[in-house]
Amino acid sequence: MGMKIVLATRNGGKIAEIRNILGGLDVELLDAGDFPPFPEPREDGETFLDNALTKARAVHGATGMPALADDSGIEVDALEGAPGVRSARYGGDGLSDGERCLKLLEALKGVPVEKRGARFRCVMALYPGPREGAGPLVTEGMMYGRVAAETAGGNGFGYDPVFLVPGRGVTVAQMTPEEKNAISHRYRALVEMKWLLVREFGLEPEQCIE
Ligand code: ITT
Repeated sequence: MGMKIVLATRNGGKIAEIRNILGGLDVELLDAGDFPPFPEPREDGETFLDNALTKARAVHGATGMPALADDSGIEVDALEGAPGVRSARYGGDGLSDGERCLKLLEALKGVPVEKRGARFRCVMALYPGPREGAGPLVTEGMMYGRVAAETAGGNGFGYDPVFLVPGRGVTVAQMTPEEKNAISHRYRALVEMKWLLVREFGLEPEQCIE
């Protein structure tokens, strides 16, 4: 394996998906568990990009290695894009993923199905970039759907049980990991990141890179 990248996230759901989607690329993926404990940075940026760069810089600082961060969340039309960049803290610190899903359903109580549009957004940032002065590598991916009327499914993580996939009649949490990883916001951001890594670091392209 040529290059090593450390994943700048402590979210096990994200780590599993990123490993799965980047599998096949000639890169060794490490995560925080491969290093002595280091403090987590405060994620108080105004944008997904701010937070992704904060996480990638902090993990690069602690490990000395190129770090790939994922900042993501759900943006709900009827809530003017909330919870958005604050998705992980929606409803206050200390709630479980399940409690946050219920909180979102509560906020949309009485909102009809056609007004329940939402999207998942994922911003990926690799820091440092390939060359001095080149800046970090940044990509973004979206998945469009609707907030369901009730929770359903036990796969995935976060808001997956309340996110309906258009045309499929199921929530993301009712899909298999393979099905989610073929269409998700994270998948879309990572496909672009793969192409950037191949171009900027001279990696071998996968045989059938999307
Ligand atoms: P790290 O900062 O360590 O990466 P985190 O879980 O705090 O972990 P974020 O700050 O990016 O990550 O917050 C993301 C929020 O959006 C959090 O509530 C997730 O559950 C949710 N989320 C992100 N991707 C998701 C996905 O694919 N499906 C469902 N919910 C998702």
